[in-house]
Amino acid sequence: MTDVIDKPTTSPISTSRHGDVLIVTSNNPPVNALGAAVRQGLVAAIEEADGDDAIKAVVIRCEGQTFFAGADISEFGKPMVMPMLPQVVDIIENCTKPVVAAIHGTALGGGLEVALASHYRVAVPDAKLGVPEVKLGLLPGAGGTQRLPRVAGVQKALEMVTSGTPIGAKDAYAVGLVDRIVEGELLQHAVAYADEVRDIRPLPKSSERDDKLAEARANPAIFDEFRKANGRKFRGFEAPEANIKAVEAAVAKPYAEGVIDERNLFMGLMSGTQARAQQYFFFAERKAAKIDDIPEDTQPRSVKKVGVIGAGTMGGGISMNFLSAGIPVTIFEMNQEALDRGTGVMRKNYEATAAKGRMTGEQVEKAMAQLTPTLDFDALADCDLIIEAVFEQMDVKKDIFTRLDKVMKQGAILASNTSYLNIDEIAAATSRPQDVVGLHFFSPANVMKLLEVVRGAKTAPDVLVTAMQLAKKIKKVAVVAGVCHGFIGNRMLMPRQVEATKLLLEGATPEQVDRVHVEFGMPMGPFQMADLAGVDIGWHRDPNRIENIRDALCAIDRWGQKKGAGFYDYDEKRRPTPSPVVQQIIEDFAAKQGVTRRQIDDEEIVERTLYTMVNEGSKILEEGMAQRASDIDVVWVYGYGWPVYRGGPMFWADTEGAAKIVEGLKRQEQRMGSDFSFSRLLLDKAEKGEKFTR
Ligand code: 3H9
Repeated sequence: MTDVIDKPTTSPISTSRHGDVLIVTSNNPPVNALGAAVRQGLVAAIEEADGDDAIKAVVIRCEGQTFFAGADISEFGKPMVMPMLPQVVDIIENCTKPVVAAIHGTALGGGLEVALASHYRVAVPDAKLGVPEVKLGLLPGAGGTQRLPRVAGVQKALEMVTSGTPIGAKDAYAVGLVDRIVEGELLQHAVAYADEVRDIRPLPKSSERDDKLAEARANPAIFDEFRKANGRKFRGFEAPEANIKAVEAAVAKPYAEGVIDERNLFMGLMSGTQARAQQYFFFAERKAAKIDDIPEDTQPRSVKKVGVIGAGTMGGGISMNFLSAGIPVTIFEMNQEALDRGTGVMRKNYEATAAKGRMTGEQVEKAMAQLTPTLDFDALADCDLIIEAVFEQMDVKKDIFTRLDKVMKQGAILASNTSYLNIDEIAAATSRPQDVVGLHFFSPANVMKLLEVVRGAKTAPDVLVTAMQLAKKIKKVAVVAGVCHGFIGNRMLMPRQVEATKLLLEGATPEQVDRVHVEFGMPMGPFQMADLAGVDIGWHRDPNRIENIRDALCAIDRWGQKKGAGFYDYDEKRRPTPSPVVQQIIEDFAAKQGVTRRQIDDEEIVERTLYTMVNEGSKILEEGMAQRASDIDVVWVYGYGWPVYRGGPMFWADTEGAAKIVEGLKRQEQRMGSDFSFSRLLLDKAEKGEKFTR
């Protein structure tokens, strides 16, 4: 389609004419965020349309990968530049000529609000539409909470604003959010659509509709039902409730009043800590992908085929990630039975996903067809990346790497899925330490988003770059860690575990410690986690050797949920209740060790289990084992369920203040004894009043 560019412009918004349709184009890479210049350009374009009788209709479209992906998040917290987005969308809706939004890529947040203010919306079939503000601790603050229920219905709007999950064009069409799905050249279709609707008056304005509000007006109980149904999911978060309230206002009040409620709720969220934490985390996640000392133009190695050693829970889960991404996997086991069991579990997992409607039967078969099970070690030779996922024992791993060194083609990446062990020692078992890297997946590996990429002393830059890019391809969030015991995540778990166990001896109960963690926002506390993962993990398996509470539990078969008993008793539905047996074991141990039991307050639990984690995180930073504080936060949010509304342990430390943390730790120093030592960096931050994160 040929257009005449009317005037050259430095604005990200340009206009051109196609007949009497004004085409408004945004070109603001990478995602056409609605920054100040875009907003100004849009207003100018609408003024141009209004002021020119020759223009009969308007099409708003974007260049590049996507339609507007929302407000420019990097502008948040800075002085506002006019016009603000709510004004811009009103100006669009009040344009005297019909406005058609032409949507491709992702119309998100403010982007969808621009589309909602347009009189018509056309989209390509693979477009996605959503309001992810809730994930940033916000709500759609440019009329979105008021227009969306009017256009898509109240129930759909509630789901969209509180989940933040975008819907596909087909679903959007079904609920009336998109007027037409167009195949082929989007702009051409959008202009044709504009031609069709150019004379229709009055112009359909989302803000003036209320047909789709009628049902909820007749039955306002739907809001409380929605709250009840989602209570667990929203626990601890402020934004979902504010989103619901805003939609409630859309139903209960006229539009003009609803937008005022929306504004107030938006400003309330914006000034809170949760929104700050969640916006910080948005950028933290993206920053994690960058390795500071490796040039950006470093070329990755090509990975077309992956080998996995070990078809256990980890090996199987790891393989599924690659299969799902269309990358063939050769999986090796020592005997046929283990191989069959492993591949059987993978198939079962895929089928369970299909049963939930998240995969088709055809996709299951396609994924499984890419899998080559083998008992022949040499069959791994032509893989571009090999991931060893056998149990955590250094001599076993070294032996495997020595064999890999002999078999694997030159240039192949040799990775170990270790969660604690020294990658340099493993690499030293080969003649090519530059090709060795740690890839620490979290269990269940096909579900958990985190991947710790462990950088050995000799790991080559292109190996690291490959690992980071591959992680994105298999939909993981990768964080680079240095070689130290437990890397970032598990290393920080250790002081928490040590102190939590000591607290039991000193007088706390598993229920109390867990409650403090759950109230803090963690999905579960340390003892609930132990019961879920298995109390017997790492147990020496000698029932006569009882050195600590865990040994005592394991010796009497209390291995956790799988045995119906661990730190808690479990009923047949796996509901926990406190165990008098465990309480007795704890008290016996305390007596044996001469520990005087006392009343423990919740604050002490926070200081000894959470402040100690911050201290460990700080040590990780000062030793250079993490590139930046925000990487530590990404590990904890994605690997262990740290509540994202607290940003992560290091962001949380900043909201508490390093001085307060040091003070708390000093209060507990004596009780923690030789298990604890201060991080120099933490003391330094406290003294200077500095933060870990920016
Ligand atoms: C909002 O709209 C509020 C309004 O309701 C009310 C206002 C009054 N702003 O993710 P990627 C950057 S709130 C600024 O790697 P992908 C990102 O940091 C907003 N920057 O790409 C990265 O930079 P870098 C609601 C943004 O292809 C680069 O773009 N909207 C924004 O994997 C590429 O990003 C959202 O929450 C932004 N809005 O995914 C949508 N978005 O290269 C947020 C991205 O320097 N965005 N950047 O690291 C997304 O979900 C994804 O970026 C998207 C593309 C799906 C669009």
